[in-house]
Amino acid sequence: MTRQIWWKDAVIYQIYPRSFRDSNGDGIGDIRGIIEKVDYLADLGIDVVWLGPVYQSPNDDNGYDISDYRSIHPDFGTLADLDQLLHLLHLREIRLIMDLVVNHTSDEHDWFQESRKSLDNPYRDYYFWKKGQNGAPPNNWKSFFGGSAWAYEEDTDEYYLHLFTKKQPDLNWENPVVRNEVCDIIRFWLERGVDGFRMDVIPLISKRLDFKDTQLNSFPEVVEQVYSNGPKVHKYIGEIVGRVISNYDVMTVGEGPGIHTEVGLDYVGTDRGELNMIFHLDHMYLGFGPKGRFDPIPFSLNDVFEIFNRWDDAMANEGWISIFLDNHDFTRMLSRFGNDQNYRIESAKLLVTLIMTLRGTPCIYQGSEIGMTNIAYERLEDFDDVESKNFIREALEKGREPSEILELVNRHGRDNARTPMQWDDSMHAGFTSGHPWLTINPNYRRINVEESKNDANGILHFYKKMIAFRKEHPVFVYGDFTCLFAADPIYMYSRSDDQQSFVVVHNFGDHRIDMPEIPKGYGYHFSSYPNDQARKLLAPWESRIFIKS
Ligand code: TEU
Ligand code: CA
Repeated sequence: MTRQIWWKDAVIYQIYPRSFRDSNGDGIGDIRGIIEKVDYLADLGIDVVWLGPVYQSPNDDNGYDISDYRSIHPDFGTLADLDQLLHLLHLREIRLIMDLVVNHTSDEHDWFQESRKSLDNPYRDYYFWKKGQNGAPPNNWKSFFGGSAWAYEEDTDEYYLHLFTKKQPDLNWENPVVRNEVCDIIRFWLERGVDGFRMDVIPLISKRLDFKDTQLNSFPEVVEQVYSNGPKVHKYIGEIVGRVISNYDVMTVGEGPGIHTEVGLDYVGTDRGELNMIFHLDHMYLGFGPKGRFDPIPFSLNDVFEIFNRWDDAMANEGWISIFLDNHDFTRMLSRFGNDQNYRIESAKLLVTLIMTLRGTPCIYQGSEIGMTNIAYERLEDFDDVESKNFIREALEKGREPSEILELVNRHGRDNARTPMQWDDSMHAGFTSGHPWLTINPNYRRINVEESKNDANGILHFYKKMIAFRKEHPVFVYGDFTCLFAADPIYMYSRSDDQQSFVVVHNFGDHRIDMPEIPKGYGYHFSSYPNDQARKLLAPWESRIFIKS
């Protein structure tokens, strides 16, 4: 008998609130816009909504710079709106998890405003302040978003640490008062009925306090070996879970930059008393060169398959991960892992079949269910994301060609995933009656919910079908995973328990290809292509599933 664990059975749907649906015509998505779409979410069949940050924020990093953890930014609405959304989702047996961003606050948070005032201010140790070295920052650490990870404050002649923008000062978790504050924030939202948290950059909360210069010159390595997995990270996660979270039937998913397979179980092992699951980023950092996303290096499909296999092996039956292929920080999965030109529908169907049949809690990013794609801006001024704007400024200062910069940011920038949801082919894609905060992908006229809803062979119906398929067969949640073949363009694996066994085979390529040998005793069960059992070849971007008779 399979064990019912709701956060393993669930399918998560990530909403980027600025871009989901605008209800009041100011061009910015809001909570009342999400309320308008709760039936759409229920009809999709998802079980958990991950709501991106809606807290008070100056929006230096689009809400990941929080200035008040207990109030809602007026652009998004009010606490009453959030309570109503929570209620309406719960009526439809959908849970809501919030984004917990406590590695850093906004520099406009009261705590930082106090902390920066003087060396002996009671809030001074809420953050990391250090003397410079001969007019230079305390060490050579770099921000995720370019430049030094230290900002100088003349008033107190010290630098403060910010691993992201300088408007996102890092909280000092060594300080027990900070940990108490975080526990209070968590308790506030759980008491409100929220069903858990996605924990932003949680592996970064424990700093290596010697603050030594790093000799590493690959940014992904710096993230893994210098910023993440610090000496007390498990003490701190264990503390907030033990003191607060463990008293509620809620779920936790840690965003895990720098978490690699050797340390994965330390965060999500069933006996650890820490997180339920993580979003590891190994397949998302593929292609990041020494200087990060805008310093791209080639990667292969075999690298992707190897990462999926290695993580499943690392988790085995002891831990758990979420399976996702995009979010608001990376380019659209259809453009990164599929073929958004000649096989957009077929490859969208393959990717969701992959997400629904691997071992882990699936997480769908808004718009994937209709096959939304990357966008190509025409001007450097069109980009919104602070990570992109910082890169553009630095690259121009270094004299790089604007056309080359435009190509890099279009291909690798986070704005690709942040263009407004495409609801229909009316003005502004039915996202807003006003002027959208970010340019809408011009392909909205042919790629939108309405269009896909009316296409029985479309992507939206296929997403619903695959979500239902996973729920119908618990073996895809609790069953064993065995890779049977992984060589570009074929990825084939089995999912088995004591009652059922399936073999799943994907053709990640633009060409028909011989079917790999299917183990004896398995018969055709399903194809992402219109049913054609007789076909011996795998069609381009076809997923096919076999069942043990
Ligand atoms: O993301 C952290 C993170 O790892 C990504 O930003 C990514 O690694 C980075 O863009 C490297 O290119 C979280 C949030 O999801 C992101 O939106 C925030 O900007 C960031 O933390 C700071 O809160
Ligand atoms: Ca609005």
